[in-house]
Amino acid sequence: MSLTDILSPADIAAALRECQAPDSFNHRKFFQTSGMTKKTPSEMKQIFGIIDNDHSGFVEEHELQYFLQRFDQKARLLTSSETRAFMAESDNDGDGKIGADEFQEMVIPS
Ligand SMILES: [Ca+2]
Repeated sequence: MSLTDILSPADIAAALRECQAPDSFNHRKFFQTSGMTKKTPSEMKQIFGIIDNDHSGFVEEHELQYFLQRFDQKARLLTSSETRAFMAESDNDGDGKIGADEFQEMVIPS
């Protein structure tokens, strides 16, 4: 299972192009352009499972840094300020990591 099985490769490429420059990553824009906002809850769980690379059940800060590379191995790392901002936005319960529910809520706010 890879993200290109769930999302269109063209949409992924477009989303990555928008944040090529360091510190230009905007998660809302990325979720929109990549097509993630149009996915079902079960597809979102699959996407989360790929971002959670070590399968701990949570996306920790060290994994979040590699967020773009899960979409394309040649993509850049998120900068530390992008990673911190992304984490702060999604970590609703303040435990320093993102759970599947928090991830879903961030991409498709209920
Ligand atoms: Ca993890």
